[in-house]
This record gives sequence, C-alpha cells and structure tokens, in this order.
Amino acid sequence: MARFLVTSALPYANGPIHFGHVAGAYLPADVFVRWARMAGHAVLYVCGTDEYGVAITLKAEQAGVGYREYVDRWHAEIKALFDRFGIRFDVWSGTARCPYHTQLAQQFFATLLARGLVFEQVEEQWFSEAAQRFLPDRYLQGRCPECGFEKARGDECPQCGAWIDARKLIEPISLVDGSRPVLKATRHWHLDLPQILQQGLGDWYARKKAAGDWKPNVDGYVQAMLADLKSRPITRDLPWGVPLPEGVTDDLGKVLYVWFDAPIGYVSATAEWCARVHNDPERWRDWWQDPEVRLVHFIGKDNIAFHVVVFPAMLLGQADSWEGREFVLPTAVPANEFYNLQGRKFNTSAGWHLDNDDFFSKYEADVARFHLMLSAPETADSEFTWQEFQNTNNALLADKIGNLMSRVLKFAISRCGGVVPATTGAPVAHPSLADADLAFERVGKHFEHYELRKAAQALVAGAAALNVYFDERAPWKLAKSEAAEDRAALGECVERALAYLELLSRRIAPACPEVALRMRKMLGAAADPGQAGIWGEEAAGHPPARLKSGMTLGEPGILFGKIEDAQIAAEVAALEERAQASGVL
Ligand code: B3M
Ligand code: ZN
Repeated sequence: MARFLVTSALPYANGPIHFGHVAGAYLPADVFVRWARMAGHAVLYVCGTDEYGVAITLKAEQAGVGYREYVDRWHAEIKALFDRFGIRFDVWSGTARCPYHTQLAQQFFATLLARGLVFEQVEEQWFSEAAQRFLPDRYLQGRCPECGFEKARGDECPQCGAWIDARKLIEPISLVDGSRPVLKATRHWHLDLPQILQQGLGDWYARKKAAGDWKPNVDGYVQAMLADLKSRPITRDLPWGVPLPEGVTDDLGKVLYVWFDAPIGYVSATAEWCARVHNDPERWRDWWQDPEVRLVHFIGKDNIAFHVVVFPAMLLGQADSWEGREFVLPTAVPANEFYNLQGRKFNTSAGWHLDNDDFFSKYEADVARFHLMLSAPETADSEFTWQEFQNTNNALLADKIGNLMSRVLKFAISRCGGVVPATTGAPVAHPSLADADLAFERVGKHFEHYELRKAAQALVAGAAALNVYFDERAPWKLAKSEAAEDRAALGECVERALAYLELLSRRIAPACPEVALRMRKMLGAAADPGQAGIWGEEAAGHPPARLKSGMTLGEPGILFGKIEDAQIAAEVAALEERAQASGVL
C-alpha cells in the first residue's frame, strides 16, 4: 500500500472549462484516484481555482467587476462541470480563498530569498503617471518592434508571433487608462533556476529519466528547456495577488507572479483539507514532507515547464528549512496533449464547444467518461467527434457490455430461478475466460500507469471475451437437456458468467462509477464499487465466487441506451450552427 498525493492543474478562475480540459487533466486524475483507492492505497486528491494573475485582473477590469467577485463566479461555475462528470476532489480550494495560501506562498518566497536562490534586480518598466502604477506586459499595447503591427501586446505580437520585451514596444499606451506610460526604475525578484539546477534539480531530473519516469512528450520539452535554463522574474506589479512578505518591499502593489504562487496552491489546499478533517492545518506536512508519499501532477502539455522544472525547483530550494524536513518532488507528471472538437480547437466564445447543460440532459456522465478515456490525448493531440462518441456508446458499451449483462441476467432468471447457481467451484478452463483474465489483469496495470486509452480498450476486450464464452458454451442449448451433466454444465456456465460480470463491475468502476453501481445492484452484489480495497487481485485466473451460490439476483435493466444516427446528425448540425451564429469562425 502506497500513499498518493494527486493534483490536477488549478484552472484559472477566468472562464469556462470544457471537455478538452476534462480529458487532459481532470478525468485521468479522477480515474487514477478511484482505482488507487479501490486497490487499497491512501490517496489525497487536491484541486482548486487559480485566482491571481494578469489574465484575471485584465478581464475583471474590462468587465467592470471586482476581482473577488469575478473569481468567485468562475470558481463555482467551473466546479459545476466537474460535478457533472463525477470528478470528485477531496478538497476544492482556490488561491484567493484558501486561508493558508498567502502565508505559505510568502514563506516559500522568504526561504528562497534567505538561501540566495531568489535575487533582486532593478530594471526599467513602463509606469502610468495617470494611474500611479507600473504596468505589467499585457497591460500595454503598442507597435511591434519586429513587424510594425500597431496592436502588439507587451508580451507578444499577435501578427508576427514575436516574443516582445515590453520595453522595446514602440509608442505604447496603457490599457488601464489610455495614457502614454513612461519608463521608470523598479525592483523585481528572480528565481535563480540555473543555480537550483546545479544544486540537485539536474541530478534529480536525470535520475528519473534513467528510471523511465518521464513520458516522451514531457522529456522532449524539458530537455530543451534545461539546455538553456534562465532565471525567471517571480514578482509583478498588480493590485491583486499574494503580496511579498513583510519587509521585502515597500513598492506599492508588488505581488508574487501567479505561476509562483499557483503551485503552492496545491500545498495550501492540502492544509485546508487537513484543517477540515484533522482540525489541524499543519498536517499538510504529513503529505508534502513525507518521503514515502508519491506526488502525481495531472496536467496539460502547456503546463509542463512549471510542473517538471519550476515547481520542483521551488520545492528543492526549500531544502531542510522547514524544521529540518524536505519536500517531496513529483513521482510522475502524466502530462497530456491537447483534446480538440471535430477538427478544431475548443473555443467557447466562438461557439465551438459542447453545451454542458444540453449534453448532460441527454447523455450520461459515465458514457462521456468512457469515451474521453478511449480517445484521450495521451501521446498526441486527439479529438472528440460525435460519430466516435456514438460508436463508443452503441458498439462498445451497449453491444459489448450492456448486452452481455442483459442476456446473462435474463437467462439466469428464466433458467436458474433468479439465483446464482451452485457449482463444484472447480476451476473452469476455457480459452475465452483465459482471454478475459488477461484483459482484466491489464486494466489495473494501465490504470496504475495512467494509460486511460489502454485501460478502456482492455475493458472492452475483456467484455468481448466474455461474450464469446457465453456464445460458445450456449447454455440455451444445454437447457434443452435433462441430463445431469448438462444441468451441471449450464449451472457452471451461468455461475462463471455472473462471477466475471461481478469482476467487470469492479474493473470498470474507476472509469464508470455509476454504471458499476447499477451493475452490482442488478447482480445482487453487496458493496459500493468505490470501496477501499475492493479491487482484488483475482483477475489473474479464476475469479472467486464473490456472488455466493443461491444468492438472489437483482432486477435486470438497461445499462446503456442506443444513440440514433439522426440524433448525432442533429448534434453536429447544432454545433456548426452555433459556430456560424457567433461569427467568429
Ligand atoms: N492555471 C494554467 C492552466 O489553467 C494554470 C495552471 C496552474 S497549476 C498550478 O492551464
Ligand atoms: Zn509583430
């Protein structure tokens, strides 16, 4: 038994999230967490909203809404989509709402400063005399020094794509007040990544690489970054953020850069959970400073640099400054590529998305979960298409799993009196059962290695093998005979089919928890499939009769309804219409 501390990227409280986010960083974590609990591991799954940063202050100001009001709205809205997907965090916090966040983030900063891993530097920056404030990059608009485009931003040019040093922007104006800013000297603090690289980050990364712990997409990105690692500024001039610790600055409005405080949000969310559950927020250390804990970050590929280099550097840089204890570093960062929608990127404001209310009024979360797993962007970008969604539902879930469940149960009710038939309990050798054993054994291995696609494929393969088993043994033929050996064979066949369905209900539970529960009710099986330790090791070989002979089966029902072609055509048409109406596409 291990202890897993699992995180999903903190979504910006800055807009809606969509299926693409869910497929990349949330569903994989939720499935992993459910599997790990069932397998008897101790797990803490933390998440929350990322509530600071320029993207948020700018948008709130443009909307004429206070920062807190703005992030509160998105905090609740984002959570609603996770709820619909059945994604369950142990704690859903937020960097501006967690009572432990400011202090922890300041302490991280202060420790790095005291250890010489953060240094200050005076540099020139644009300042608005009108608003009496320094202007971070994105608050500026001016002419691109590369291509002359008039509306370049302070950080990049939308026309030619150049990264811009804000000081080189030609004739900039302040987006806050329309005034012409002036250059003025100010101090900023920088995280000395090259030094931390020398002090152990490089060795740690290389050791894990040698152990094969990095996915190829992660390693490719990070290798390039480490080859040219630079210090990064970690302070900003903003009226909204974690202030620098007392005594560090007297400049008005200096706050920590959002990417510095956000990952500390994982730690502060842990403190919030500990306060709630143990009445002691300090017990976050039991998770973050226990070398036995395995820290797993689920993220999208755009967050790799921060989770594999910057945050580990921040953790490593704390060394043993916290009463002699060191922080754990990530065990794994199963970063995913991007997930698109019917050939294009998800774009909610352009109408190119799935309407959540509409979607969940027609389709079940478990079907969406299973389909997102099967099409997960694990090694390359992938996409949701309505046609493939229909195929997953109809050809795989309904035809392979739902149909198997229904015909075995109906047969057991009509021919075996609705109870689990008694058998000798001797192992039953049949090639299809051996196939099912192999498939179901693989399911757990794939969950353990964050391989959702393969896990979903193995579930389908296992169910397909059980269908073959039932077809080949054809108990309806045996039912025509009164001979004792045919009666015994019939009982054995039905008992095995039921035992394997019970196993399937557990193997599918991390992916489709509600379906698993319904399956178990139909089988008359006690116990919630999410129960700790229920996973069991019996996949390899003959699953024991967890359904005792003579036990009464439940009512058969429909596990998965079919989706008609006409309905799929209507969905595609509605998507295209919405996109056209928005005028953006
Ligand atoms: N909010 C970026 C994103 O939502 C950022 C992640 C923070 S994780 C500490 O993609
Ligand atoms: Zn340009």
